[in-house]
Amino acid sequence: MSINPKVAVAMGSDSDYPILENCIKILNEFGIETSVTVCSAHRTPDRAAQFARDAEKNGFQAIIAAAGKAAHLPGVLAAYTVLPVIGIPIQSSALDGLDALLSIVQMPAGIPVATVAINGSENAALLAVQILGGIYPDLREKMHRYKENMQKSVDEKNRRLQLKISGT
Ligand code: RP5
Repeated sequence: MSINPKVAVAMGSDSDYPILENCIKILNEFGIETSVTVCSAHRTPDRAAQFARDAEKNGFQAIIAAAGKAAHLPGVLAAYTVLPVIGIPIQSSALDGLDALLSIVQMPAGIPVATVAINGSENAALLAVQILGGIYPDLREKMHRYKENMQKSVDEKNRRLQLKISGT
């Protein structure tokens, strides 16, 4: 069992990776160890199942899973683990990601998948930080700082906008 915060990031195809780069960057900035894997619910179903079965004993505390089109990966991983699974619908088809969103969010009762916005990989990382914050107080502290900095940044933008509007 790992004593360090550790999140597994899985994606249905390497073509999803560009959307996930920001997610992985944020996890690393918060000091969370990550492993990044391509495994598909359809193209590599056995490996996807094994990945999810092993995740707990491999020391992960959460899984982030991204997929596009008929995006079954997050739900399939959730079926094989008791770790929280956060699903990211990827905008990768003629249906612009709505297909992936509905595939991920409409889970049957008993197998939850926390679903973020289409291509919402940044929020997936932040949600993982907040979930792990229940275990690691330092992550909770870092999340407080993150929100304070975000507020300061918005306050500054508002200050500049007011100056622009008033012409001063
Ligand atoms: C999904 O199909 C993947 O998650 C990806 O978003 C989409 C397209 O995959 P590729 O054909 O680019 O490998 O399973």
